[in-house]
Amino acid sequence: MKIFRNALHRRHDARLEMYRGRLVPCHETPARLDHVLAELARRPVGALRDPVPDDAGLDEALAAIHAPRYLDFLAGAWDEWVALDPANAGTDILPAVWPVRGFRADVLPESFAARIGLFSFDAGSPVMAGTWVAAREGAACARSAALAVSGGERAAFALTRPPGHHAGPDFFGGYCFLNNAALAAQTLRDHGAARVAVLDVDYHHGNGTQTIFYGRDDVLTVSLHGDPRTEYPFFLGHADERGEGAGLGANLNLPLPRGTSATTWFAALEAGLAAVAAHRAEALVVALGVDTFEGDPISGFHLRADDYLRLGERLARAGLPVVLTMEGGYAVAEVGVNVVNVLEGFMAAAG
Ligand code: Q9C
Ligand code: ZN
Repeated sequence: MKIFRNALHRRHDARLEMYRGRLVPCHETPARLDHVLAELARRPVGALRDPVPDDAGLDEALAAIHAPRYLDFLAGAWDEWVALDPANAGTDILPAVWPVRGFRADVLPESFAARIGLFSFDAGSPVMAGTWVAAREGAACARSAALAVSGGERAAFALTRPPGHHAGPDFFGGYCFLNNAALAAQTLRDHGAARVAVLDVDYHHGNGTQTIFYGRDDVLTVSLHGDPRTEYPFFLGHADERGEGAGLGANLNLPLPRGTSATTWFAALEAGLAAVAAHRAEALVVALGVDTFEGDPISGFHLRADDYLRLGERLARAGLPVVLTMEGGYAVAEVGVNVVNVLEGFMAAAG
């Protein structure tokens, strides 16, 4: 398996997120990825490589899934923030006002506070000095992984953070800024795959990916996740969201109650993979969150470390070329073992 690692991930290392009415230390930390690297040093399932350098191709791919005014804002947000007041350099950026139903999203406000609200959906995803550089290098990893698979590789992994699956066409949230899984899917489409599927196994609904492809029939989006009636991101991820227009039938949500066991979870995985097969997908993107782990501090499923080996094996038996992108997982010390278990299980079953 080719592994494209984001060597710049530490540049995104924010301090505090809003959680239950308080600012608490960020759950999404650099240590998460460092644990994966440490586990890969013990169990090398593939050589680590850097992505193809940041280039015009990356800009083009990003522009296919994100709005130009969103990308422009995110690229310049930190400099704008510091220009407002030099003292801001010591504080991460968090939004505090959002345009809900009935408000205008078409008029781009001048106010920075208004624009960061326009382009986000929660107060849990701080933007700091290195956010853009880290997220962009992560996008380069996702693109490189997709290019490798388009070129004939059976599987490639984008080992990156911050994660991506909550980021939509023009919004960040859920610790995500650029949608790596969507970028991989788009890249696979642009390089020969007629139909692609994204299978999102993170604990949280992949709202960003769903929204990006909701009106399209060339990219099937499937997500297994905690039921949004009780679980983040709350406002999307219900079973009756099936796609719209040309995309009707090309979105499948499999919400599961908090407390779901591995047995039930793997049964839902079968339903998800059946949809991937029915779509006649030529390539698969797996948004790989391991926050389904029983020890995850912010999630509610009960998968154990061994279950991730089984997940990897099952993904390999789907028989498709696969790009995996690293998403959530906040039992920080266990993230390495759980992620590498998926990769090892995949390689063992892929033969
Ligand atoms: N009460 C990813 O796993 N905060 N994002 C949760 C729960 C946001 C998770 C608060 C969780 C985002 C990529
Ligand atoms: Zn998650």
